[in-house]
Amino acid sequence: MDELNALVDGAKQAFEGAGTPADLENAKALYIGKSGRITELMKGMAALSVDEKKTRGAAINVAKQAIEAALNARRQAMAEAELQSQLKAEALDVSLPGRRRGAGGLHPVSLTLERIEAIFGSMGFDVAEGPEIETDWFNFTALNTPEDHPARSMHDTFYVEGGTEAAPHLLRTHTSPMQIRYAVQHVKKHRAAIDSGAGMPEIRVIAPGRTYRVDSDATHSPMFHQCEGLWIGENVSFKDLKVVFTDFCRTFFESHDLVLRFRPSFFPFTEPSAEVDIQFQSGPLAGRWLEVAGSGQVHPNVVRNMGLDPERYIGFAFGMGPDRLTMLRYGVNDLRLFFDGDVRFLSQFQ
Ligand code: 2NM
Repeated sequence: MDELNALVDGAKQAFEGAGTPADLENAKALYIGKSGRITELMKGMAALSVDEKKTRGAAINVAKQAIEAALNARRQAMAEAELQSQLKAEALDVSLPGRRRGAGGLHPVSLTLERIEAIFGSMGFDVAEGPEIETDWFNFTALNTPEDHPARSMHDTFYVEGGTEAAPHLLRTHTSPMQIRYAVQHVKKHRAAIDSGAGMPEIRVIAPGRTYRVDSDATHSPMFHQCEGLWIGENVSFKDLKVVFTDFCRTFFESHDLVLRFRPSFFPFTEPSAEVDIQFQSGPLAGRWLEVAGSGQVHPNVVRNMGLDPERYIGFAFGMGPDRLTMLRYGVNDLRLFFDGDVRFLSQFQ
């Protein structure tokens, strides 16, 4: 009996010691296989008496069953361990955020341009876009800028190849050349009505877009944005400019008690001319005068260059910087952030 107990204990130890299912099956063969220890013990009973065979056979069977039970227990434990390690290896962290496609969005200055277009659109202004490479006629001469004006120097304006000495090509320094182009087209279209005395529909247009000047520091970028506006009719006055621009600023900044100040100034293309300052009555910028635009009554020479009689047609124009408007609206303190393309900055506007 001790021999059988030792055999069972040996089998249990061998099964425990088996590291893999294959090891376990090999160990099984040693004990209960066709030529295993139990089979050998059965064969060894041949010489025993019938009574002895009964007792011995029963004892061997008990041992065999104990070995089979141990084997099955070990098989189950192995399968369970295998399942657990597989679950661990293939575990999913369902609390991880999903991997979604980056949505992207509009640049803050584009958001401002869309806003400007929507507000002036609601006041009946068309939006005109056109070339960034201009002739000096549209950029300077048509706008009443004298031949010797410093803005025409190479220190201030980027000249590009393609023009002639008499008509050089340059990167537009403002979007007013587009106002001239738009007005000339408009006048051409309504020439007959103008000449017959019936008159033309008013010119109401804004020209947003990229402009270029030789200038680069914390508050100036060689490429920057401008949006100019123009309203020409038979009876358009400085009062209309004040109304339109006040309405625009209050809508743009969502601040109904915003105050405007028109400060006398000079531009070649307007006479009289004024800088437009705004003052918030509340919020972080309250109480300070902030310059936001230039403006004025369109100079008679400019009206003439549009193909109109300045004795009959009159109006106002203004020019503002969408980059600066964006800085004021969102509290951005460095212009260069707009042009660095850093997603950590840009994504804050989505
Ligand atoms: C400004 C200031 C004042 C302006 C003038 C014209 C045009 F085409 F009518 F002559 N467009 N924009 C203008 C007037 C621009 O920017 C500071």
